[in-house]
Amino acid sequence: MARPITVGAAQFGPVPQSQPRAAVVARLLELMREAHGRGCDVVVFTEVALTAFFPHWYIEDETELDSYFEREMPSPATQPLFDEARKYGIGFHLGYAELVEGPAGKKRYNTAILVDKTGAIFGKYRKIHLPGYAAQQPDHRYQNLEKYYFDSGDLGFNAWRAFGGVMGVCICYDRRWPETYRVLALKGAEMVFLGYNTPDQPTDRPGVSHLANFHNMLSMQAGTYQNAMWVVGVAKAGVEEGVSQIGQSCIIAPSGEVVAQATTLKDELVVARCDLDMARQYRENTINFALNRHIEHYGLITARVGPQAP
Ligand code: CDV
Repeated sequence: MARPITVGAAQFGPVPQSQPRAAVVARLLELMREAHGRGCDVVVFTEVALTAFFPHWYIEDETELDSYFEREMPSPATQPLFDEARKYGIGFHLGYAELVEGPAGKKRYNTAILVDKTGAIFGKYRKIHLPGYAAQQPDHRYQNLEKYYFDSGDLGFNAWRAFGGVMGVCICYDRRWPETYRVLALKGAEMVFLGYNTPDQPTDRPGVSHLANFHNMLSMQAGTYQNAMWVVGVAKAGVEEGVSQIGQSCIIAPSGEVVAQATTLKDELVVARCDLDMARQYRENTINFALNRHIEHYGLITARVGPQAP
């Protein structure tokens, strides 16, 4: 392998509402230690990893809502993750709900950070595509209130030089939008980390439950191949507070091939040794942007549909 990186996709089982941060962090540390033992350069935790996925229910009380958010990172509760990362010389990706208080009031983001092998944060991303709705849906079995609880991310899509390559981040619903991968690829990302909380029975589209796993893999595999990049997708899986979520945490190559995948709906570490040069090889050949994307001929988006044919 020309440019190897060993990655651990740390799938997380359900986090009960009652589980304190310290207990959640202890579970994450367990996965980090296993990742270190299996030779990982970086361990990838999921979206909103520190708590139950609270957008699944309606919270009226602001103090209760705030309790799901982090005001600082690291905090006393999360500091052990940074300490262990430094001790073991392993990087990590962590998703969490972020609360920022400024002159204009509170801003809430669905955030992920990248931490290097010395335990220093070097990258931050705030989720741009927010799924669901902005008001409570009383007739739904569970809620999907990300548009209500979060502001759309204001940091853009970015790529950082790290772990011997160029790393990008997106979060959950972002993975269903082709422009996510394309912008990250155009910025040079060779490997993208993404966490997800994906119910297997969407409340707003009854009758499509059988497609949840298919659409998960379809969007990530298409993203990898069409943009010549690795994707490390990491689930919060299993039944959490009555909501059943898919697993399928996986590592996908720029060829679109799944090189490793979880087999449970619990805490489970999936490891693969990946060659970052594979992204470069695809970008120099079939998926060569500079050679083949004639954007000057794409036509400006001035009208959605052309005139009626005679
Ligand atoms: N957390 C998410 O962004 N979940 C969405 C669901 C709600 C569609 C997803 O894309 O998996």
